[in-house]
Amino acid sequence: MHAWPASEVPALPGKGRDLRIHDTATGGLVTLDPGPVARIYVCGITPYDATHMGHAATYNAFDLVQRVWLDTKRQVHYVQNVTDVDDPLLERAVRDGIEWEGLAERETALFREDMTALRMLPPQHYIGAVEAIPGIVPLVERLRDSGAAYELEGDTYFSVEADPHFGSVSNLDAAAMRLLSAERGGDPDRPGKKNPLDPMLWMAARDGEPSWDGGSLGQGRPGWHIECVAIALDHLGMGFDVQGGGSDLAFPHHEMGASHAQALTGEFPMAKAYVHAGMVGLDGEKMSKSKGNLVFVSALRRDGVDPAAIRLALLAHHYRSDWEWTDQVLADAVARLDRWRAAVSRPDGPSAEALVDEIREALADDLDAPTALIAVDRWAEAQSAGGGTDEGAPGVVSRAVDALLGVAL
Ligand code: 5CA
Ligand code: ZN
Repeated sequence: MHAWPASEVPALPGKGRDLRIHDTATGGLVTLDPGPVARIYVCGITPYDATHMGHAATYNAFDLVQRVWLDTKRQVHYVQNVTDVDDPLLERAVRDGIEWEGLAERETALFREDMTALRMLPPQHYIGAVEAIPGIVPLVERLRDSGAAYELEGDTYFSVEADPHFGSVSNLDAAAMRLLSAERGGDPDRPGKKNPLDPMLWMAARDGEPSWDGGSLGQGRPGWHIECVAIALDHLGMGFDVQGGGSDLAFPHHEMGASHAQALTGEFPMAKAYVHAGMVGLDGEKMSKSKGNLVFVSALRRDGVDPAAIRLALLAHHYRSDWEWTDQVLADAVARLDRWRAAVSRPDGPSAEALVDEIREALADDLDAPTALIAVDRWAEAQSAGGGTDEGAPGVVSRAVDALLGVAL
């Protein structure tokens, strides 16, 4: 699949900082030490509805990760998937009486537009589940042949006991895992499974549903977790730097994915850090396609909201906190954008050197974007108070805000 166009990332004076980031697996901050090419996998959308502010907030967090790395002069190898066949997508297509392929294509196209407008850096590899199927089948066959997977009434399940490190991503107890498994696409109550938590790797063809040739697995379609593992291993290999997504993916998705990969390769861990963004809510509930309490990026854009203001609204919240989208959040961001634009519109101003350092330091410290915004606010206030005559300083601020925060002033 093609991704979306990249916006230019300006180079900045001075030196970037190494990223310290919260890792769900260890429960603390880790200082990442990627080589010259940092490797990141971020779980993509299931394209049955438009991009909402929750999605945008999560992709914003991982865009910042990349901007910090790029600022250290590293290259970034970024991979993202599109879950373009899965239960919720098929169910929505049936509900709306449309073809599932058309629905997936339409919503993926809208997602690309939203990401472009928000200046999110595109992945080098943007891979759909359907196009990954030829790579998924041999992985499932290998898991089965090594005893890490088993058949149940034509479906193939992964045995969580095959990975000695199972549980090490989310660190949850068995009861919590069972509850979340039932809530998030698993089937812990299906009789005949070796362990109720075992997730499906390959689902035998069901009446009225699309299916593909699964070789010795039979006709069917892939499970959710193996989709991301096949794509990540194909394009990044084991031991990549960051596996990213919203906090609702820690279990079962990232836990099961890590176990699939570890059982396949005998290596540990799949990713050096498992990074999770908080949930964005609306009216007291998590914003979700299934609940339908959504504020869409595309709807705001249609209403004439500047995408840079949407981006500032996201950046005003720490990526790990759960927060609520409100009209006030957007109004504050619009006002801030106006102040910043006025401040950089003059040829000179207060020195930008300390500010660039402050933004860098804040982002390197577990992506503390709110602190970075306050630093820019202070510079803009000093500017409006007439506090400096450094030739070119506003240009440096503008480039730093663009390069590090993805906001075009
Ligand atoms: N296709 C899978 C991942 S392989 C999936 O979870 N798709 S999704 O469309 O449901 O979500 C895409 C990303 O947005 C995931 O990282 C998810 O955790 C995140 N996300 C979904 N809802 C919210 C929310 N309300 N707040 C923050 N992030 C969210
Ligand atoms: Zn995923």
